[in-house]
Amino acid sequence: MRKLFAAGFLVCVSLLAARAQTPSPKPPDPAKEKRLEWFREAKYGMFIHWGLYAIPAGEWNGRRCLGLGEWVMNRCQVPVKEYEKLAARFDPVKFNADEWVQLAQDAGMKYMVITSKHHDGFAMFKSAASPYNVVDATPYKKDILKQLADACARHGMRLGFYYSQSQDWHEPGGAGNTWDFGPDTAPDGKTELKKYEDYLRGKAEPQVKELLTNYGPVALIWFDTPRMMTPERGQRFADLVRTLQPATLIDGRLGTEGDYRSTGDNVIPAEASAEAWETPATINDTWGFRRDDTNWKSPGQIAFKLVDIVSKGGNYLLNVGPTAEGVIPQPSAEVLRTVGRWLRVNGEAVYGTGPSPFGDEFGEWTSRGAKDVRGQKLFLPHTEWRVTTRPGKLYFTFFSEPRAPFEIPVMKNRVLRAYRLADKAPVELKTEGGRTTFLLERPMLDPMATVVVVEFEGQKVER
Ligand code: JFZ
Repeated sequence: MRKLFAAGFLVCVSLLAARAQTPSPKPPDPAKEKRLEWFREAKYGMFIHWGLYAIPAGEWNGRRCLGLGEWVMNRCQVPVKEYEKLAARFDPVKFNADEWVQLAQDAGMKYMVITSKHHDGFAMFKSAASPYNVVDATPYKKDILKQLADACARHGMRLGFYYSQSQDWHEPGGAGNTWDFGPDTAPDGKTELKKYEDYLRGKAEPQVKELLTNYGPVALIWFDTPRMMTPERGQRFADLVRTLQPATLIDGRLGTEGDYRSTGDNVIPAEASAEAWETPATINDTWGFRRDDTNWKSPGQIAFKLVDIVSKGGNYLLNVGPTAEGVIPQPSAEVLRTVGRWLRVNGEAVYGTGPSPFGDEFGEWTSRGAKDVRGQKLFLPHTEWRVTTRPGKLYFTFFSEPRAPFEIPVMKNRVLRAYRLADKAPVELKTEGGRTTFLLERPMLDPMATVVVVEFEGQKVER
């Protein structure tokens, strides 16, 4: 008995201790919430990975370099002196910034983010900080970012820049190029072996400054892979951004706190969350163009991921990888346009909506303790439907036909009426014993995804 009591006491104490350790939620930062307003509304953006790596397109000297297209220099350990020669061949004569922005708009995307400099160190913009840039080192000679920024301004599209602040395989001081310049750190993993500070102060920081000075309003800076980014170094970048353009968002991969959380690549969390977040994702299996990657996701898959993410409170940043000529591969453009046509009819269920007030529809954690490859508890997603919200409204998006009458999850609010979003056709409701159901006409109006709007009394769902 005594023993039991003692054990119980210990559990209580440790629970209390654990509670004391969890950081109390930060007080809301009004300036940050203000910056995030457009982002929370936008939901869907176009990511563009474009650079010299589009020329080899996943191969080097006839040898396939496995992995991501933009990692070809690393994967095939191409020496700087060799890789650099690509610049002399970069001449994207088919690049048309207006067409790209038009595609993003047709796709229903509300912001664009382009690689201004990826890990290979090559700048897609005129830079005084390094001659290794599209204007000074290529026969093309024109500033890609400038053209895109001007086109975005003409079309009213927000534009952000990806910038690899830490990895720069072109510079002896940058992180990541072990084949030319040796390891970044000693075996202790801490002692730095490169002149990393010189690189940061001589190239990365000046270039970020250029990005925030020469291209008009920058919607966001998408930093990435924060190797060796101490909080102090991260803060220097954050200060640059805040000083030069206080409204510019900082993503979640700077190495110090940003404005929103970036998930792992292609990772969609299992549950909803109220903080701002974004899933960066590929439309095939690479970011930068690879000739051999034609594993395009279907419009239905993209539409599901979009609504899934939005119903969990996040944004979907979906990537395209243009060719060396400056063309967004036709199959990916077609997929985007198809989803865009769906959004033109059903966008009310997506843009500016709030996350699901329920959550059981996302799926379930295995009860049997099965683990995934990462050793994490296995989540079995359900994919039949998702729901988003506005005051007084629920948007149920069905991706497959419910086999039985669909039961609206229990809520205290009185349900008033329901209709299909696409054609406003009324949907008959049946309420019995406090449960409201409806039948979705078969076959579904839109086999890809059909939205039913349910109006209820009050502003917010009470459960
Ligand atoms: C990085 C880059 O290395 C890659 O080339 C691409 O630009 C991508 C968007 O970002 O890759 C990452 C970075 C972070 C994670 C995974 C891949 N992550 O946190 O899981």
